Amino acid sequence: MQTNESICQALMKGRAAEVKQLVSQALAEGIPPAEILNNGLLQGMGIIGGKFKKNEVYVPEVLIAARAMKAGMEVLKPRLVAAGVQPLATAIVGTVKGDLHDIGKNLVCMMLEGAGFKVVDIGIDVSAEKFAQAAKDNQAQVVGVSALLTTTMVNMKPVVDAMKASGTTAKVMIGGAPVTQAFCDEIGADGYAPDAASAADLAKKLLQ
Ligand code: B1M
Repeated sequence: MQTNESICQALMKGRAAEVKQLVSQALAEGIPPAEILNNGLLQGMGIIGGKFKKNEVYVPEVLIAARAMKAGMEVLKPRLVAAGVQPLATAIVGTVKGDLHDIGKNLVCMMLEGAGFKVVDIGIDVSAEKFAQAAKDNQAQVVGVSALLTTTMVNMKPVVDAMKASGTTAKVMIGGAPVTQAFCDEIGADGYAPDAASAADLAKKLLQ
């Protein structure tokens, strides 16, 4: 229990090496891998996400916390697989066609991973067909689409349409600086999130 709290604290401070060592220690103490994930790593990432939403921490703090989470996961992942612990769901994330911005999209990926999702990052400048194909291939439950330009956000509706045409049941969530809830309603996407931490909350909500 104490070790999970230490993992959570070290992760929030972005101390990757310490997180790695503490995860090994927790496993040696016999704490079940799922508990280390939920009460240590995900707990810390969740707190960072909440602070990010309230502007109490900024992009660099989220990035170093995510790096620490990754370090801990390197140790934990094989044990989670061996214990049969499944991810919450699968999310496909990409930046829309014509758009090369990926910093916000990468943050969304990190927050989703921090919330327990398996994330398939399909990159930048992604066509609607590729989004739909990736959702199908990975049996995704959520598809996240990012756009940073007013000239590329119009390429989000083709993604929504391609998803409907492909017959997959994955929910489409959208975000990025020029995107709004009104735009989301207009193009028929399932949800809009203003920031990466809210995207993780929304993805969980869309699963219900
Ligand atoms: Co670009 N760019 N850029 N750029 N760029 C902007 C976006 C711009 C606002 C700058 C400006 O003019 N003030 C402007 C857009 C104007 C508009 O359309 N309204 C602009 C422009 C015009 C351009 C070019 C056209 C410039 C040119 O070549 N003439 C060109 C376009 C290239 C292309 O994409 N085809 C271009 C190029 C570039 C670089 C390549 C140089 C570089 C991108 C590098 C990279 O991403 N690897 C770049 C950058 C860095 C920016 C700024 C400076 C920063 C963007 C960023 O990363 N912000 C930006 C100006 C600015 O924002 N101050 C600008 C930090 C990031 C964390 O925020 O991505 O908004 P953001 O993500 C947020 C939320 O939006 C949300 O969560 C994140 C935070 O939690 N979010 C989601 C994002 N995706 C989400 C998805 C979700 C949910 C939430 O669900 C799926």
